[in-house]
Amino acid sequence: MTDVTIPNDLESFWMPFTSNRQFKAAPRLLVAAKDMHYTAADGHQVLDGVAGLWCCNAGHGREKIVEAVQRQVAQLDFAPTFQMGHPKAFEAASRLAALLPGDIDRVFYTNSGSEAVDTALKIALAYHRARGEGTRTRLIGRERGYHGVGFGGISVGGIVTNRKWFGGLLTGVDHLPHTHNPARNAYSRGQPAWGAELADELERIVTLHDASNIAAVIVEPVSGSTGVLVPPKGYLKRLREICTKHGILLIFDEVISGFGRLGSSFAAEHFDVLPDLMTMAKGITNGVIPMGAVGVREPIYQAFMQGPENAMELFHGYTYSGHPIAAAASIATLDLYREEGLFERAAAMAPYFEDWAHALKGLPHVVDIRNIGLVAGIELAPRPGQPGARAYEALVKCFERGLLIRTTGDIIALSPPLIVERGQIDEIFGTLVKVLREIE
Ligand code: PXG
Repeated sequence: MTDVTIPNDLESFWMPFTSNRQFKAAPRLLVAAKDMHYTAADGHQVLDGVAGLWCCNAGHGREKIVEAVQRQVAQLDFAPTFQMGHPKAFEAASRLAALLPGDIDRVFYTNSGSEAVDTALKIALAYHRARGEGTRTRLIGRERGYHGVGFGGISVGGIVTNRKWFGGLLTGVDHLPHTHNPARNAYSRGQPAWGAELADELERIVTLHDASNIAAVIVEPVSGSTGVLVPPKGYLKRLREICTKHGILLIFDEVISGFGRLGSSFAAEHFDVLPDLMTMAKGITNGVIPMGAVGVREPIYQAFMQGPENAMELFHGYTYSGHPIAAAASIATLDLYREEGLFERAAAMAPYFEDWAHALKGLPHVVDIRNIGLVAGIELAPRPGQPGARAYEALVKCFERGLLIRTTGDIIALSPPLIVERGQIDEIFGTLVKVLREIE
């Protein structure tokens, strides 16, 4: 048994994205983790079906990363990166740049996906201004997009609850329609066949505002948190073409789709579509230490490098941008991904995962199943008048039976660490089958 003290006061911690009172009445505490498993406070093992929160792509407690972090904290705990520097941040950035597709060769570090999104939006605005196109200020997101919780991110995001609770948000934002169409695409394996034409909505928005007023389009290549929405065939290519035609920057939010989740380094590589900016977080350090990043194409970076050499090119940054411990964790993580061939492993395991996911068709309450790489979304019909209750009950029952899943509304999301074995995939779906048969 792991040596941890369970706190007897759960009240002070205001938990994020959690029903605090419901949780605290029946807490689910995790006290240790190794490889594919968590240990719960009562000692029972919990198979990790979601890589923590879509972030521990190499599994838990990996020695290489743990040791890198331990060494770094002992050697250099913190160093500023404003007008100063330290070796690990530079090394981490050049290692990441080597992995990033095309000429995305520059890296701006943040501490989370939300900060990466706000940073990317700011770079987009500043880029146009630097080139004398300061009227390009409008930002375009998409319905059902999730781009974190900063004001920029919730403004371009397409989640109604954000609009309801936080009011005004950024002005000058438009939204593309989401691509989810169960009538045409239910139970698609991988990319749905229908929907490329939804990208043409961007032309409509350009016609409304004129391209000279539009800075950027931001989308998740695969939407994760709003329920695993896989892009229709040809959709992202079409978006790219329209953005290029009108001089609009295309931002891919790869916070979830990056670092092997789809069986490729990034979704950009998977779908063979090169964005101008790319946001990352989560798998960048295997979830071990908070870190986010924005990958930037070379010509965009160069547009900032035209003024006098003593000018600060981008008026932006965080105290912890390129934090030494996060940088050390990221270097070790990228090493581990490569040494163990984890992206290729995810690609090799994806068909087995897909077959299992779609085997759930016909089970009680299941109305759609979607998948790509090592991600699956299983959508349940909501209980009348109680949206989310059915999937939440599934989450609780799975946890009791030793499986961690994620739910969003009545959609169950699965995204196991890329080290998952076939037998563990059997266990994930086997447990889910039992639970779906049990719940009302
Ligand atoms: N962009 C995308 C695409 C994300 O999925 C963020 C930005 C924000 O990242 P930070 O690091 O600020 O949280 C995310 C985060 C879930 C879930 O269960 C997903 C996220 C976070 C928490 C839960 O779907 N994604």
